[in-house]
Amino acid sequence: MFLEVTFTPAEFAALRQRDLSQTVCVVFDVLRATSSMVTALANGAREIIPVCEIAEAVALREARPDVLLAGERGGVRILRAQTGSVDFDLGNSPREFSHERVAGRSIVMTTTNGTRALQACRGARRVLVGSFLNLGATVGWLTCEQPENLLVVCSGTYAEAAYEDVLGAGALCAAVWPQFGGGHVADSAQLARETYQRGSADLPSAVAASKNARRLLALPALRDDVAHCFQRDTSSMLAEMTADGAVRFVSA
Ligand code: 3SL
Repeated sequence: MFLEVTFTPAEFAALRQRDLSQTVCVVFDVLRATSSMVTALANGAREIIPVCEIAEAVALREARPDVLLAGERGGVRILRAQTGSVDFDLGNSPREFSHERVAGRSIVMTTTNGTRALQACRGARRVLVGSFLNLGATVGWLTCEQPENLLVVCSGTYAEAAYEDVLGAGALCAAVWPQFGGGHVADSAQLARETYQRGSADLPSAVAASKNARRLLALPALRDDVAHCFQRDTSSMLAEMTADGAVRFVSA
């Protein structure tokens, strides 16, 4: 049994090489990709198909004109200038993924880090989409399932670690800690758990210290994303990237 956390995108390449067939991965991109995915599914989206590159998203739209295109580069919606052909329908603000926009729809999404983190875990036994919005459901499933190996993947920002992802990973580690009793934990998990425990007394202040939150809070159109992403357990559903590569709600 082993509990481990990765902090930076530099670790994605190693994850792709690693045998994860006996490992459950939980991917966090709290601000904002995994929070947007969970919000979209909670608002009735059929599925999210995470891809790494803009060109892959555009090719999927050409093959399936019914899909919505979502995602960002530099935090803002992808436009024709970047695709050469189409404007994306949605950016990466979770508040854009309303019932009116997404109910019943398949959404192809590409973001700078979050969708890459999910793709890096493709070989894992199960790949769960982590967020504060459905943390309780994720913890509940892990508590029932008792996976031998649990790897919590922080998506980070560009090439760096992201404090809010470490808070999410730490909240998860704190909740499942007793399962990995007897010291079957990596120092990375201990670090994440301690970071969360320090910040949890006043999570909004801890969050506001993160570089990403400061960036979003400075933008009037996006500042409410921060509070949105730190809501706790607005959904009771488990979000999983299933074998066909799509993220869906599955029964826990
Ligand atoms: O990198 C990502 O996946 C994004 O979540 C970053 S941003 O919040 O849209 O800037």
